[in-house]
Amino acid sequence: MEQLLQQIEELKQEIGAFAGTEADVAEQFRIKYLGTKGVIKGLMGEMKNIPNDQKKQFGQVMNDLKQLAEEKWESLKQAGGSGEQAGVDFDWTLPGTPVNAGGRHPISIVRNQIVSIFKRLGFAVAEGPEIEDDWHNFTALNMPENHTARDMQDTFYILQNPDWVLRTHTSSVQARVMEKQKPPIRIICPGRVYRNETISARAHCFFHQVEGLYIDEHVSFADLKQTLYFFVQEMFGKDVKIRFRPSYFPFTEPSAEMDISCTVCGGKGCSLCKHTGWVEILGCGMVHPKMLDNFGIDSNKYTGFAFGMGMERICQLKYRVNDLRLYSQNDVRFLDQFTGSV
Ligand code: 2U9
Repeated sequence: MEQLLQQIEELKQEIGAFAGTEADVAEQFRIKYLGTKGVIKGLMGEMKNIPNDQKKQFGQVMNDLKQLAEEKWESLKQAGGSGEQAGVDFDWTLPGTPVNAGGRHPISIVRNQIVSIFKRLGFAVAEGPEIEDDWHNFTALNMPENHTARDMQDTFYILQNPDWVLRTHTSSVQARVMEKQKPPIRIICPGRVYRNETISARAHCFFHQVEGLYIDEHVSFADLKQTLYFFVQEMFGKDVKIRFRPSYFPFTEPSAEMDISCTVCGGKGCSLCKHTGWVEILGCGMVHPKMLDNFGIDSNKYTGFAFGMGMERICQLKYRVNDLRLYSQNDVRFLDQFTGSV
């Protein structure tokens, strides 16, 4: 085995240094190393002589060798194709190979729009780590140890350290900002979040959120409504209406969910809005005074509002994407449809 490994190491050096200027250098290389009677096939035949407990290691080394040889073969073919190294005349009048124009991913498009709208209202962008500790993801956010949101079924825990999780919301970023910064605080936090869900058209193990937080003296629910109304009008158009329904979140009190009039039927009723004329787009509320106290912000002096939305949901309403899996499959037939958008 030792001897074989030594031989493979030397072969790797030889392959790395392999060069030639003849037009058929790539083919010569293929026959010598990758052909049916080539060096690598020959070495593979040694597998039967390797002791069972070393077969796996040998197999891995051979795979690496084969991959190296294939990469070298590709590069020799390309060099040969350019004609320069191979000494072949190149026809400069041939039309070039068209390069497909890249485009932004729909989630990036929507994130940039959201960021630009809130920047105009004076919000700064804040970012934080995707691997979070328990304090910033749960405890500081009014989700004590036995809170249902911590369920193993919903949260990815890092095995090496049970204090670490893949963040389940970007609220942990707000928590980190509140820790360091005194009011006024006016931030939005866009980013990827993780939930332990079975992947389907309607659920995914990661998605993207934007959350917002505004803390200052005299911040009211009216400020929250006006801010979100401005956002909706900029994002979906001036005719779109909003409505609020009471809800519950551990970090806000009172809490609400906000609907917009259906972007497909304009409120008349269709399958997207399940014939109600309204579709839910986000959750929001006044920051719970307990949360302000958690971070040493005087809840008698300061108030705040917060909101959170899923970017995939906004995308779905803007571009009628009806399957969450499309966002992460990177199928060019999907992505091509957004080329040209900014
Ligand atoms: C701090 C204080 C307040 C963040 C909020 C929501 C309401 C909300 C969900 C909507 C759909 C997330 O994408 S979603 O699953 N979010 O409804 N989020 S208020 O409030 C905070 C966060 C942090 C320190």
